[in-house]
Amino acid sequence: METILRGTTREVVISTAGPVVIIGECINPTRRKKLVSTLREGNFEYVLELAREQIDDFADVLDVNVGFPGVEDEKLLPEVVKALEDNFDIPLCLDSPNPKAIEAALKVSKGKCLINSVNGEERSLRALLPVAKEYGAAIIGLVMDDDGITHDPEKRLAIAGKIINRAVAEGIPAADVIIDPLAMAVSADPGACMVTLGTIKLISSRLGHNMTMGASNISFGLPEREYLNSSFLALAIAAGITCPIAHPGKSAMAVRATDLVLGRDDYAIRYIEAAQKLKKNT
Ligand code: THG
Repeated sequence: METILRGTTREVVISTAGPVVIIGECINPTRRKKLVSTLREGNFEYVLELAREQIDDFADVLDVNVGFPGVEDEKLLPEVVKALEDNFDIPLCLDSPNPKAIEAALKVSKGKCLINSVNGEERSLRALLPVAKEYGAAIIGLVMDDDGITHDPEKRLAIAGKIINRAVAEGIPAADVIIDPLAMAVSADPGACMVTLGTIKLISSRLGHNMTMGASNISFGLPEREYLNSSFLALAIAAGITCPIAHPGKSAMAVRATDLVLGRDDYAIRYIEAAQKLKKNT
């Protein structure tokens, strides 16, 4: 299955056959005080710098999250989208819990964006599916619903199926629904990663959809996060994750190594390309 996203000029194909597409996570105020302070001043230099850095580090798509206390994201998210599209050609993933901010951003975007995110709650489906349809956007469907988050992979699969069916009924192509199997901190729940991996395998074999996840979520609260993130990323990609939201600078090597090991990188071209970049920076 293929999901196509577009920036102002560049098209990105996310395919269940690989190779893996990296959605850069760094435009996110979590642990980035400077992003909050510069955005509060209406200064977009730092957000553009974060975009440039991630693109240099092999991000294919940029997640854009400008949620911080007191923000008027209906105004700020479209402004940031415009600034990014004025400077870069890659597709954007609009990361906000506010459907009005997402719609305002879609209104100004010149590309085909990814909405981050819809979930199985009635309120979410009703607010966002018509918006995705109207603007021709793809969506990320989080496998949680009005009963909250389940730890049973079969139930997560059922929620994924429900989101896909509802999207298709609304006129959204099935391929434009990317499922998020939910990656959560392993420090808080020792079984968390195994539940996620079980869900990925089920969705991959039964539904065959593209899948994303917040790859760095699993290591919250633990030291040396890169080791944890890299090992989980490899397992998750082998199980069927095709477009993780991750830190490009810290994860591109692990992603490309995994694609090579899985036989999706002829002559190791993409692996060597990333390795040369790494060498240049040391
Ligand atoms: N699913 C979907 N969207 C999401 C998430 C998800 N968006 C937000 C979040 N989860 C994914 N984004 C981040 C962004 C930053 C970090 C974690 C998740 C983070 N970053 C560390 C930092 O910047 O210091 C670096 C992590 C690292 O060492 O690689 O913690 O689950 N659909």
